[in-house]
Amino acid sequence: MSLEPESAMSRTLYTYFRSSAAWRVRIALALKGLTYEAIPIHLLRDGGQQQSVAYLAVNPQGLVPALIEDGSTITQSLAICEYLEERYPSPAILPADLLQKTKVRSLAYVIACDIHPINNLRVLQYLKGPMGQDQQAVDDWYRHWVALGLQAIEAELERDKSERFCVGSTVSLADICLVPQVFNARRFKLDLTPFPRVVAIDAHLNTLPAFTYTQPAKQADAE
Ligand SMILES: N[C@@H](CCC(=O)N[C@@H](CS)C(=O)NCC(=O)O)C(=O)O
Repeated sequence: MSLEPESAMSRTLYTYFRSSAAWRVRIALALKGLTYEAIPIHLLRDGGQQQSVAYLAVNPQGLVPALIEDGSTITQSLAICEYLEERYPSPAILPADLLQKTKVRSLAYVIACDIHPINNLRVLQYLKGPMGQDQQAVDDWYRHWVALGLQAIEAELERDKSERFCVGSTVSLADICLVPQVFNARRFKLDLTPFPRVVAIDAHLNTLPAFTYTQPAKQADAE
């Protein structure tokens, strides 16, 4: 374990204000009180700066976020969050209890593994470009997969009667994934009426500084 004080470490986050995956990491960093230098990667400008030679050297996947801490590069938002959790355990974003922790991961994965990847910018661009779909079809695609995922999450939240947090009584990785996804659902005008627990938990989380300060509109690269 490093004995170096946190303030002496260097930490850089490659981010894009609208990226929900980058927002997850911004929330985790904020919750843990960790400062960083933000380097914006504009996903649309210059044909997508994530495809620049310079950025591909950081993340060969050409996706944000990427975190560099003390010279080590970490990609994939959930891997970054888990890294932060292990290195800076307090406050925890994963419960100590094994089943609760697994539940948090299950909900987080519904969003990060099942909803988000098929609604990512490059997927939507592929639908519109090579697949020849119009904007209406692309938006319908987006809303369809988000609704399906939120339906499952709502059922899980209903089963546990969750009201303020997805799991238990503190912020977890599941909440960190939920808020950016709900934000994007609203951006794409998905009707959230069928998901009252999702809406209630999102509303509560959006009163907490770690969620509000990290919103897309509050980022230096926001347009
Ligand atoms: N599974 C990755 C997904 C990262 C990802 O898809 N990021 C999006 C922004 S939310 C991106 O960089 N998209 C660029 C593109 O599609 O070209 C993670 O969780 O970090």
